[in-house]
Amino acid sequence: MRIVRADVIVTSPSRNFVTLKITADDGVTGLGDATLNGRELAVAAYLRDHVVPLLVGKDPARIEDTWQFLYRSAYWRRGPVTMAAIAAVDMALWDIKGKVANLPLYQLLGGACRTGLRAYGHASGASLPELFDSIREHMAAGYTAIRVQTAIPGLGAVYGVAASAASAGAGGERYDYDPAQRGAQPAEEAWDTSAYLRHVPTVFEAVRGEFGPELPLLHDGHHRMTPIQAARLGKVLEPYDLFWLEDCTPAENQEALRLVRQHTITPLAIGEVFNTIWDFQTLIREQLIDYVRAAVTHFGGVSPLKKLVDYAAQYQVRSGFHGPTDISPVGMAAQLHLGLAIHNFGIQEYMPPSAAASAVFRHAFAFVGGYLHPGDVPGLGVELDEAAAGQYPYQQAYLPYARLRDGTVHDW
Ligand code: EZ4
Ligand code: CO
Repeated sequence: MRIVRADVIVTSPSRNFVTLKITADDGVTGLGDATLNGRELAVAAYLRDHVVPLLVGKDPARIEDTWQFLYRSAYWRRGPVTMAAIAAVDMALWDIKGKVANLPLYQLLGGACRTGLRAYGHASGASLPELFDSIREHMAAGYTAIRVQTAIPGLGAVYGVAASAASAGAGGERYDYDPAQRGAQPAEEAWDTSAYLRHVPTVFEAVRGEFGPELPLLHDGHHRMTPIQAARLGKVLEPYDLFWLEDCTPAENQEALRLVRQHTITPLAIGEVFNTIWDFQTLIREQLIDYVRAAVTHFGGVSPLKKLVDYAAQYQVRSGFHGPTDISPVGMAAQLHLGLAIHNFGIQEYMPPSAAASAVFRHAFAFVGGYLHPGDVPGLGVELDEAAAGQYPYQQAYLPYARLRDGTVHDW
């Protein structure tokens, strides 16, 4: 078999997605997700200008060799653009291999280790009654674990809190559907870590008071705290028994988590912005975290993510793959196959794709009764409707950014 062409498709059903479609000489095609929220066209250009010409003529069966070739021959390693591009190639080749074998990807990865993947959903509210309603809606939809994000008194729109009319993006989507907003400039948000640290524990106390001790609750700190602030939050939240505290520090400095870990038994999850296993090396080896948040799309694909979770397994660290709407249904399908096949699956973040995105990316995976399953269609189980994709041209969009009260740019 030979690769005869590879096409980069940029489409924007509700939000931007970058997809690589590889076609082999016998007509079999494979899809890969290369979406990098707010920097989509950089990955599209990396693929089109530098990777597609290298793929044509290659044997699509040689997945690991192709990965190593793309990673090492570039000389300039790692980084989100490079690793999203390599991820798309890796996913597309696994898709082809599954179709050729007539097996869903999870069968090629060792077969199912469970019947379904427990998913958590995103509840949020500007006020406690709104938050409670949002949690109830998620429970009614079947979720058995729920992430809780909340507005902060004195601050306007903040990460993870559902739209009020005022914070809805120009495209009309809810802010919590995708924080990236269409337009020529990123939205600016105000941030105050002290106000956040004072408020969040009161919210978890109220949620536990309303919903009792059993419901697994998660929270995303979105990289905004210093190590000592994160240590304090983890410690103060201990009575509310979180499933995890996510991205408590920016974590480019892996050693920061040592300090956090010394102070709290709140489980820690990190790594949605990490690109390679090296970003997790200290965190896993020193058992400073409990869950890896890498996404197949930003981590170089299924092949390296499998190596990461196998390494993590030796330290009882489990998966919690990143699953916001900026992971396309192609990327989500790929990580669901992997999650089904690994022993150390932890939980899967899930935000359902919009109706428009599901029409462009017709996917076999399904969310039923709180559990996700990738389906049994050969390969990834996602088809791209290119005519539908063509109806949604790329629209410039940026993630917001944050400033402190004195105007200093802060981690968003
Ligand atoms: O803000 O993917 O846990 N989920 C997250 C996401 C990220 C977005 C950025 O593109 O932190 O919502
Ligand atoms: Co996050």
